[in-house]
Parts: sequence; C-alpha cells; structure tokens
Amino acid sequence: MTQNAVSPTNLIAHILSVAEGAGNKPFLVEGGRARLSFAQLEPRTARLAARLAALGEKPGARVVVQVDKSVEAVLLYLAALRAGMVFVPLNTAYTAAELEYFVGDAEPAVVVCRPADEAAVRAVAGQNAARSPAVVTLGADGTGSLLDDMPDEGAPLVPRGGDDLAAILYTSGTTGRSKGAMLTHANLLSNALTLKDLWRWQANDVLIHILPIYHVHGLFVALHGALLAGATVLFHQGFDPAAVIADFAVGTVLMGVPTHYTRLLDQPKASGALTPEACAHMRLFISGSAPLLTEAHQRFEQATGQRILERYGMTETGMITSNPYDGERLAGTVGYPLPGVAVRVRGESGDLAAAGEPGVLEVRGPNVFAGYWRNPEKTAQDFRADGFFITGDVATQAADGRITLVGRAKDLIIAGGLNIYPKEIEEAIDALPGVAESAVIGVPHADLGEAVVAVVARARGGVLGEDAVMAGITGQLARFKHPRAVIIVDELPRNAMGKVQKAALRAQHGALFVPKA
Ligand code: MLC
Ligand code: AMP
Repeated sequence: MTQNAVSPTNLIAHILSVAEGAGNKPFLVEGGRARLSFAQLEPRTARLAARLAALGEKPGARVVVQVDKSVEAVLLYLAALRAGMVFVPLNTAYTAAELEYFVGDAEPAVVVCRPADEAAVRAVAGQNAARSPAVVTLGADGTGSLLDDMPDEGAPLVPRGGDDLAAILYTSGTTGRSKGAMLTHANLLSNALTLKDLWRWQANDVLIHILPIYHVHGLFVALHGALLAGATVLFHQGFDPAAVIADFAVGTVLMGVPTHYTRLLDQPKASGALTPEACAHMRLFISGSAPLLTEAHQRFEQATGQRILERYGMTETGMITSNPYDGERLAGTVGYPLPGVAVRVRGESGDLAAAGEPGVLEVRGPNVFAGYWRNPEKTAQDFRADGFFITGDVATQAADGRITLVGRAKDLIIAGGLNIYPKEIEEAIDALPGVAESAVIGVPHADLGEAVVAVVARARGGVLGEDAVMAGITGQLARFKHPRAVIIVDELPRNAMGKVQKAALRAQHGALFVPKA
C-alpha cells in the first residue's frame, strides 16, 4: 500500500494499516447493524479523498465541517487526513453568525454542511472568505451533494509528515474570539498510541460511542482508540441512557462527560437498571472534559461495582493525565501525567509549587499543539520559553505525581462537558440596548455540572427585561451558551480596584439550580 512509503508519524497511514489487518470485522455498528467494516476503510476513504481533491482541495487546505454525527462524517474525517488536508470540525449548535467567523478565519477550500443549512452557509461563505470555498452537503442519513459525483477511482494517500497539520479545532478564549488550535499528525498519533497502551485497548474491545464527533473527546480520544486497536464501535447518534445500558451487555468501554454518568445514575429502574450484572461485560468506564463529582464517582461504584477512570485533557494538548488502569482510581483526582508528557505546577509567585501547593498547570510533550492558527501573539503568550504550554487550570501535584484539579485561572464555564467563555456572552449582552454591563457566571447545576447565569446591569434610567436579553442573543450565540437565568440588577458588585466581583455573584446565585433538600 502507498502508506508504507509515508512518515511513521502519519496518523492515517497508521489507521489504514491497522484496518488492513482487521479485515472484514465491523468498525462502526449502528442500531445493531454493521455499517462500515475495517476492510471498507481503504476503498471508501480513497474515493472520498478523490472527491475532496476534485472539489479543489490541495494538501494543507482546510475543510470546515459542520454536520450531524454519521458513519459518512467519520469517513469524511479520515478522507480529509488521507488527502493531506486539515480537518476543521464545528459544533452543530453554532449559529450562522458564529460560522461566519470560523469560515473567515480558517479560509477553507471546502465547507461541508447539513443540507438544511446550505443556503445560509453559502451566504456566509461567499461573503467572508478571501476566496469562496466550495460548499457541499452531508445529511445525517448519509446523503448529500458531497457524495454526488463520486469519482470511480480512489486517490492515493498524500504523504504528510508528523509536523504537518491534521486538524484545527476551535476553542474559545478569555479575550477575543475563538482560536484555532493547530494539531499535527504527530500530536494526535502520539496521544492515541499512549492511550492505547495505558487503557489496554484490544481488538476484542467494543466501544460505546455516545459523544459528538466535533470535539477532542469523541473524535480523537474515543475514535482513535478503537481505530488503532482494530476494535468495534457501537455508534450512538445522541445520548439515550436506556439504549446505552442495553449496550453494556455487548460493550466493553464507555467514554463520557460527567453529565452522561449522572444521567445514567438517574435512569429510572424500569428502563434498564444500572447494576453490577448489567455492567459485567464492561471493562472500562472513562470520564473527562469536566470535573466528575466525588459523589457521582461513589454512586457509580455502588451501583455497578466498577470505578470510573477519570482523565484530564484539553483541545490544545489532547490527554494530559489519567488515573491508572490497574492502580487506584481516586475520586476527585485526574491521576498521573501520561507517559512521555511532562507537567509542572507554577505557584502565584512564579516559582514552581511545592508538592500539594496549588498553581497553574503547565504541560510539554509530543501531544502539545503547534500553536494557534494565524495567531502568533496568543501562541507566544500561552507558551513558556522552554516549550511548556500554560493550561490555565489550577492544580496541585502530590509527592507521588498525582494531579488534582482545584480551580481555573481562566474565566471558563463547563456545562455538560462543553466549554463556554463568559466573555463572549458578556460582549453580546453588553451590545444590547438598555444594558450598562453584564457579568456571566457559572453556578452549580445537577445535570450539567455548571449552568450559565447572566447578571445584567440596566443602563441608568433604562428599562430592561430578561426576555429582551434572551431575544437579543438568540441567533448570535449557540443555544448551549444561552444563560439558563438572567438576573437584572441596578449595578454589579465591584471590589476596591473596580473589578466586578464574580465570586460574590457566584455565592449569591449559587443555589439557583440546586434542588432543595
Ligand atoms: C445541550 N444543551 C446544553 C448542553 N447540551 N446546554 C448547556 N450545555 C450543554 N452541554 C441544551 C440544548 O441546546 C437544549 O436546549 C437543552 O440543553 C436540552 O438538551 P438535551 O436534549 O438535554 O441535551 P442533550 O442533547 O442530551 O445533550 C447533553 C449532552 C451533550 C451532555 C449529552 O451536551 C453532550 O454530548 N456533551 C458532551 C460535549 C463534549 O463532547 N465535550 C468534550 C469536549 S473536548 P433547548 O432549551 O433548546 O431544548 C474537551 C477536552 C477533554 O473538553 O478533556 O475531553
Ligand atoms: P476544551 O478546551 O474544551 O478542550 O476543555 C479543556 C478544559 O476542560 C480543561 O482546561 C479543563 O479545565 C477541563 N477538563 C478536562 N478534563 C477535566 C477533568 N477530568 N476534570 C476537570 N476539568 C477537566
């Protein structure tokens, strides 16, 4: 095969060589039906790569993808890698206004969108990019103009080295707009190979896949594990706890965010009980992307007899730490740095923190991204001179190396495993008529972990309603970023330095979504 000739750090070459060995075994299974075998990966990615090339793609060109989860969407990702292109997946919840920014910034050669979004995407794409990208569609049912005019001949694998970009994933920031994290083939492959060993992926594993495929967790951590092991994936469109519990009878691995686990625990007994017997076939439950409460960890163990393995990562770095497979999976901690990944904790003084002292976690390793797309200033800001990336997460490291996350130096809300940056919402609200200023905070929420609350100060003498605030941001911001509560006030609390006291607001409104005992 062509891929034998390419760099050993080429991700897709690795994936295709595993697939070759796995033969006719099912890779993706949906609703009990085998939808894609490992043997089909080579010919189907070859044809789809040829289709992308015919659309004007060249190695290094970006393909922006905002489509529903489907077998064809997975093939599109692999085909983009095969064509040497840079895959740019977007949350399907993003509005046309948000998409406009991403298209303008990524300057893709091709945009793949849902059929229903085509007109809006064409309008956005034509307007913003220096050169108009080709716009094609892909529906959840696997139809769409992307798959029309498929060439008969497949394209050979375009050789890309380890340092070449495989993907750009957008991640928001505490200031300004989203930034594209540039991930290379070597970043993705090194992290995937490390996790394959650490979590003991085997060919006979069966992954229950419930995550979206536009983020690191569902696209890379989950899919790469199965692909590199030659393991089968039970592919779920959304998250239906009863369907997931039913799959425990045949599955071996589940990956989810804490909300998935709390929803499984809250599942009524009648629709599939979470018992040790129901989970007997499962060997590994992994949680990440947001803090798993100790209480949920313990309830899960009581219900199933199994301990969730919590790990920690970021878009920019892939996975950084993991609780051990064999050793103690300690609730409330995120375990040890992955092999080959260096971490250190820097205290407020700027010196490295002593064991047990809190500070900002920094990370260096082959998993750490190549910088922010077309943003050298931000890249320079977030890296130390010796190559460590500053995560913005506040952690302690015990003498034995175990990491506990204790806070965030960045103003960030994580709801249901999705990152939400208050700044972006505040900017949208502040621009509305009748608003003096706003403070967006995260407060505890039983289902989502944290929920967004906007505290809005009305302009002096002005009239402002909660509905007007909500209406003003609808259409601008994705639904998951919308505040679950808007509180109108005369003014925001400030400290002596004039800084808005978000901690005081969090304390004041912290019980909004906590069920009363
Ligand atoms: C959905 N909604 C959310 C939300 N998800 N609101 C806030 N936060 C979220 N995460 C909104 C919907 O728009 C809807 O709005 C309402 O909530 C009810 O939706 P639902 O049907 O209950 O949501 P559901 O589809 O079940 O989704 C919940 C979820 C999903 C938890 C399954 O959010 C999810 O898949 N989260 C995982 C995200 C993820 O992959 N994170 C990894 C990032 S990678 P309404 O009012 O219009 O009905 C990363 C690095 C790492 O962080 O370490 O992994
Ligand atoms: P993202 O930018 O979407 O990739 O999200 C990365 C952020 O999610 C990290 O910087 C952490 O703040 C958070 N995160 C990821 N995993 C965990 C975890 N296990 N516990 C707590 N926070 C986590």
